[in-house]
Amino acid sequence: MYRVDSPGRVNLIGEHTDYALGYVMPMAIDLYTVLHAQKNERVRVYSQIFREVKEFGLDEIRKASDWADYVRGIFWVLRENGHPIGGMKGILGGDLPIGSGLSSSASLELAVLAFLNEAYELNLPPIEMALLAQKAENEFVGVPCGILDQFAVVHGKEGHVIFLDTDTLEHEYIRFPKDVQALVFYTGVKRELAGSAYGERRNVAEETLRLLGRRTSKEVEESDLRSLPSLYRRFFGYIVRENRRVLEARDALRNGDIGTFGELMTVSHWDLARNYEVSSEELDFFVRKAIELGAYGAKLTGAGFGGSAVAIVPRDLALDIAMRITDEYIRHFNWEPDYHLVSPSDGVSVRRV
Ligand code: GAF
Repeated sequence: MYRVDSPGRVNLIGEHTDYALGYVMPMAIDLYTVLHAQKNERVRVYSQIFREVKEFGLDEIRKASDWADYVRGIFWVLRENGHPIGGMKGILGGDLPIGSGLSSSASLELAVLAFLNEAYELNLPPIEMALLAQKAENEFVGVPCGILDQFAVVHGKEGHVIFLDTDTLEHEYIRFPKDVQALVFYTGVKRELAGSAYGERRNVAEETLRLLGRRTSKEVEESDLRSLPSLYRRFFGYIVRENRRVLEARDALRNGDIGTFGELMTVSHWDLARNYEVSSEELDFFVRKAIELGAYGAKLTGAGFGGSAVAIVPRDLALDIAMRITDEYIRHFNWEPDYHLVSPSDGVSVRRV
């Protein structure tokens, strides 16, 4: 039998830039999807979270619009690409919260893919695994995501943040300071990526690039947007500024300048909220409180529209800040949020047990 530990991720800066082939800075986190599995003729998977079994044969893979689509999608994409695989039986569990903006879907996809890669000796290199999982999500599940989540889940490195150019896929690991703690805060508002708001933004980004005759957002300046309709100007203007901030954030972190790094995160949040319109009252509340209480920086993480936010805080203040925000959040929204103190961790791993 094999055990797969597949992490979630938080993106520290570089939000909604990946589908415009810009820059991102995520890290894999120490909250995991855990899969225990072995080879089998058919596919039979039990989810401890959903408390149900799904079963199908390899020739009967059809979308069913439930959690197992992420499993089906991986079998579908491997067969589409001609990889010789059989089935599996397995149990899914772990402590990564589902549907809260920490990439539980990419984490699940890569848990299954990493198992199949090992058990059926496919020898897929890590980048190929990330690209296949993204393809499964785009073409089978139907979510038009970029490469951010799958890349982070595969390429995470303990103690490091990843700087990634989503165009060339070149990346650099940058040390995350030991005296800084990342605090992830789930607002309790579920978020559906398949919802139209995400797709709309992606369409606007692609249409803008087409109108400008450019391939990536890295080649665009704000002044190039002048002649475009105002919504395009506003949305793409955000992407151009965010790319610039990621480069500045990379330089700051290389120099161990966590103050500047944090400020860039917070500026990113308010640009996401005001100009990209993907924040929510709950996310804004968290960011405001975190900064008031002494965080270096805070922002929504992932797509937004609810989901989770992340703050980076001095380690010795982390618990106090987390507990105080929770109290104030409950008082304000009459709704209990969830928080996690997370650390940058390694990407998906498989071992025999
Ligand atoms: C989601 C998507 F899956 C990513 O590809 C990325 O676009 C992110 O939203 C926003 O930065 O997590």
